[in-house]
Amino acid sequence: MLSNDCIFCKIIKGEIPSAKVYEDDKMLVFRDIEPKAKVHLLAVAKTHFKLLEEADGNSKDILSYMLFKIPEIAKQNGCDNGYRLIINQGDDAGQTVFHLHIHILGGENLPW
Ligand code: DGP
Repeated sequence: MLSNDCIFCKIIKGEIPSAKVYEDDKMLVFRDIEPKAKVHLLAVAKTHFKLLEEADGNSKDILSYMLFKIPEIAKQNGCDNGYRLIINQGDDAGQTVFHLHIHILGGENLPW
């Protein structure tokens, strides 16, 4: 289920443009509009939920699918020497878009 007032749901529906690098029936990966590394992608599930603790059976399956798909997508997009995955959860983490997403950062040596 997608939401009507979520930026990432609008991107999934094509109502807001994005630089897509991968898409299938379960997930979409596109370039972050404010990149924090040479390669900065966002992987989003094609179902709306805000936080890991809200994931139900279906979204848990999609999350697991995404984690196993990401290595291939990362390598195809310039992260062949490693990459970092980040999932911000809530205000203290600086989460600004409340549709669960996985940041994929790489393309260079990343400071910790
Ligand atoms: P987070 O802080 O984890 O909620 O990260 C949200 C990210 O989403 C942030 O790095 C900027 C990115 N972002 C926000 N709005 C848009 C948008 O409309 N398009 C794209 N491509 N990225 C966006």
